Amino acid sequence: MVAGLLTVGLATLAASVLTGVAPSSGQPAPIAAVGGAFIDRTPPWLKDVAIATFGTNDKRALLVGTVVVLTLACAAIGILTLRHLVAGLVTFAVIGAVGVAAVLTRPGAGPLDALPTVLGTVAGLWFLNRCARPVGTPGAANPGRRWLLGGAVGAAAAYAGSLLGGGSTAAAVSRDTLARTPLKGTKLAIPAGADLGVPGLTPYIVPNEDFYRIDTAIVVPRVDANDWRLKVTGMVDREVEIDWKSLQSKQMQEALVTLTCVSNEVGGDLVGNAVWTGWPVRELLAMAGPQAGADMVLQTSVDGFTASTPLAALTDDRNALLAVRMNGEPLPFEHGFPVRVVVPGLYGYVSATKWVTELKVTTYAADVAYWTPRGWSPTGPIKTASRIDVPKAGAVVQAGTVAVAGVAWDQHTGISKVEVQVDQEPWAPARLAVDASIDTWRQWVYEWDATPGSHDIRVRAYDAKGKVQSPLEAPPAPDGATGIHVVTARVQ
Ligand SMILES: Nc1nc2c(c(=O)[nH]1)N[C@H]1C(S)=C(S)[C@@H](COP(=O)(O)O)O[C@H]1N2
Ligand SMILES: [Mo]
Repeated sequence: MVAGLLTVGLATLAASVLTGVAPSSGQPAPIAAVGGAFIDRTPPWLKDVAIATFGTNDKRALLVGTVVVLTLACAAIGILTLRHLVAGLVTFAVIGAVGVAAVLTRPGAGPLDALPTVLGTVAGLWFLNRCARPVGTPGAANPGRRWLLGGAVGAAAAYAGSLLGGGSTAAAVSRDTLARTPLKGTKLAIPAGADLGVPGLTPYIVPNEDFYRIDTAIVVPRVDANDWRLKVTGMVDREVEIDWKSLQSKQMQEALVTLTCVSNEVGGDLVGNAVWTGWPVRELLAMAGPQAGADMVLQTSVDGFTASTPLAALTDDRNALLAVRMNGEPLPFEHGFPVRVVVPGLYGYVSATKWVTELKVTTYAADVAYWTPRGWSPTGPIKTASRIDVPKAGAVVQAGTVAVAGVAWDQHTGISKVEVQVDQEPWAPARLAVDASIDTWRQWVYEWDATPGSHDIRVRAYDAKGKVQSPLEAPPAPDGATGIHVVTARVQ
């Protein structure tokens, strides 16, 4: 009896989970869709709590939570079905319907996207009806065969799901093809001395696999480059559309740009630097001809995310890019393959749209982006900031000369000076790495004559105009955290 119950719960769960994780063509599977629908309806305060608690694991936490809730629901349905077959079946059908609704209300979803969930629900219903009957009653499977049946249902559902998700393989193929396609344009040389090579200091260029990732996508969209299109719409003289082939034939530029998340806390790691290869957005916008009066571009992603970028930041000489490569590789799927926007000087949420599909030339008065009604500023210029990487907080170091080192950034303005303070001593200048670009962070190092005891080390940066970063403690919302990063180290 107990075994039978468990079997029903587990097998039903297997069926829905397998359907859930089967790759889908850029459209989310049911569990992810329920999670995604939840995220978009979450009040800002709860989202902040989730990010503060789980950090960049917030999505994994949500998925795990959804699976746990589903498991409990399945077990309950198992019990219910054993007592009352019809009530159990109806409850399961209702859960399936919620899944279908969640999938269908995701941005860009079509009726076909609901098919895996419908199939999974029907399979689950059939399985429940067949196996949850008490042993010995007509129509019940024998206990040994229940596991087999469960496995078969799960596998069939997963297979159906993966057939429908054929697009994801095509996306991988198109990404491999880009890796072998030479692009036109000049290569960038990174000046020697941009990286100080201090042990424990974040490298000047962050490798793709270590680059922070922030987005609202529960399942990473896998777009086939051959299907990708970017439209320019709205207040333009003529709408234009560009596809992958024509973008690839353009004269590309390489640029060093540091991305920063507005949610980054003082001392946080939601910031990274990379070489981006792409075509200036300015040139695409020029083809469309923005009309007088427009002051914003509403960028849209394949997953429905939107960002409001000042039109001027996309048309001025800062070379905002339609980036196709990151550190010489095609963009990783997590970082926006096939095309994302990279704009020096603005936080990611108002500029760095991944999987970008539309640029609508408009006004701040007429349109709002994803994060605006959720309590974040519609424009997001980056604030001057600095961070200590070594010593790590709580580290124990040997007395003598200790390299205190970190990064400082103020994209598209540049960093002119960094100072370090130990306890209440006067602020002392740190040595700066070679300035490779005003659009990136700058490493710094301070040779500290460390004496035994516990010490507080502070850092502050000055922008290129000589203005010191704000020492006032402010949280990330609504437009970026400020304050001084402090690290306490023990010297022995
Ligand atoms: N499609 C899409 N693009 C997006 C986001 C998103 O949620 N969806 N998040 C933005 C935010 S808040 C940041 S900080 C950057 C992070 O880019 P990365 O994940 O490549 O580091 O992407 C931006 N682009
Ligand atoms: Mo962000």
